[in-house]
Amino acid sequence: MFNKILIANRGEIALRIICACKELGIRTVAIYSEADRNSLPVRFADEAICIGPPQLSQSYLNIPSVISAAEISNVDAIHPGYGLLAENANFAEVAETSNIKFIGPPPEITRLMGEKEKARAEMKRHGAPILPGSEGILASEGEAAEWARQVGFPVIIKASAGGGGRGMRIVRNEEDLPALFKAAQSEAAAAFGNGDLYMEKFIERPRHIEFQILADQYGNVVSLGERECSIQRRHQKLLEESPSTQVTPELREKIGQVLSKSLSEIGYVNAGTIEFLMDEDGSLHFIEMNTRIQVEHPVTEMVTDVDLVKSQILLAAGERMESVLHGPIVHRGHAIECRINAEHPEKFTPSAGKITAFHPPGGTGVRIDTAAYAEGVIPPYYDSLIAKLIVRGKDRDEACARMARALEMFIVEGIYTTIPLHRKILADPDFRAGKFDTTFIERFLTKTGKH
Ligand code: MV4
Repeated sequence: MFNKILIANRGEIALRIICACKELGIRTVAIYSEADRNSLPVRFADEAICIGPPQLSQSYLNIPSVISAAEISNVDAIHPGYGLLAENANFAEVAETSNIKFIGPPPEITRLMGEKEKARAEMKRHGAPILPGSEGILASEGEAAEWARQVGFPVIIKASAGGGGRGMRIVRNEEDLPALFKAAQSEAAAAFGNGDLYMEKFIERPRHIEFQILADQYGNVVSLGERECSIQRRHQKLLEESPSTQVTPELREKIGQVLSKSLSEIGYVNAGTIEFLMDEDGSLHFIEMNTRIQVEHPVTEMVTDVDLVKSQILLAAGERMESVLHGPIVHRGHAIECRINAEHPEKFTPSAGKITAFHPPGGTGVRIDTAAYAEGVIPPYYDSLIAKLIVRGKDRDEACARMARALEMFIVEGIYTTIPLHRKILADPDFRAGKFDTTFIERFLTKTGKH
C-alpha cells in the first residue's frame, strides 16, 4: 500500500481525498496556490507545499510545479481529483516516469477516451449501444451530408476533442449543413487545437444518465449503477440523483454487464463514468466516458455504501476487486445531491469573497462535502462549487423531503449561492414527480421568471 499521496487538487475534492487517506492510514501532501494558503486541505493534510500564484496556469495546472512538489515530498502516488489535470494523459505519463503512481487509468486509456470519436468506435466494437452516426472523422462537408442523409435529420455534429457540450452543432436540414460544419470545425480547431468532427443522430429531449464503474488491474470490472444527471444548465450539472426513476432493474443489469465486458476487454483500470443519453423509448445510448472520479460520486456512495475514493486508491495500489468491495453491489434507498455554487442564483454570475456566516444542515441521512467555513474566503480564480449537499432516504419521496428541509436549514452569508435556486427546484411538482429531461432547467427558469 502507498505510504504517502499527493493531492493535485483543491477545495472540497482535496478534502474528500484527505478523508479517504486518513481512513486508510496513508499520509497526505496538499499542494496549494497563494490564494488557498488558509484552506482546509492545507490544514488537514500532513504536509502542504505552496506551488505558485493564484492563477491556475501557474499553480494547479503547472505540471512541472506539481511533479516537483511530489518529488520533494517523496510521495508514492498522486490523486488528481476531478477537473484540473485529472484527464491529462501527459501528466499521468510524467508522474509514472518519475516512479509516482497516477491514481487513475493508464495514460493510453485516458488518451483514447479523450478522443470522443475513437471512444465511440471502441465502445461500439466491444458491444456497447451507440447512436446511429458517422464512422471515423468526417473528412468533408460532402461526407457529412452523406452520413446525415443515411442517419436522417436532425443530426448533431460534435468535436472529437470536445466533450461536455463544447463545439457542438445541431443540424435540422441539409441546407444548413455546410455552414454549421464549417462553424463547428473552426470552433473546435480554435478551442482544442483539433478540428476533427463526427456526427450522431440528434435526440431531442434526452435524459443524461451515467454509470459508475470500478476496475482492477486483473480485468475485473463492476458496475455500481447509474446516476441521473439531467438537471443541468449550460452543461453544468446542478443536481444529481441515484437511482434514476427511468432505469429498471433489468436495464441496470443489462448495461452493467455490457460495461463490465467491454471495459474489461479495453483494459480499463480504476474508477470511470460512462455517459449515456436516454431517448423517449427509454433506451440508453453511449456518448462518452470520463476517466476520473466525478463531482457527483457521493450519490453512488450513498446508495451502495462503497467508498469510491478509497476504492480508487486500493485499485491503484494493485488490490483485487474482491478485496476492495465487501461483497456484491447492493442498491439501497435513494440519494440526491445539490451542487451549491458561489453564484448569483438567478444571474449565475460568480460571487467571490468572505463567507460571514456558515451553518450546514445535519441530521439523519444528510452529508455535506465542502471545504468552506465561516470567515473563510472564496477566491475568484477557481470553479464556483463551494459545497455539495447530499441526502439519502428510503425512497425518492423521503430523499426529496429531506433535501428540501436541509436546504431550508443551510445558512451561507456574505456571498451569493445557488441554495435559493435548489429550494425552488425541490418545490417544483414536475421535479417531485420525476418528470424531467435535460431541457427542464431552461423551461423552469423561464416559468419561475427573472431570467
Ligand atoms: C447529444 C444530445 C442529443 N443528441 N447528442 C451535451 C453534452 C455532451 N456530453 C453531449 N451533449 C448532448 N449530446 C445527441 N446525439 C444532446 C446533448 C445535450 C445535453 C446532454 C446531456 C445533458 C445536457 C445536455 C444539454 C444540451 C444538449
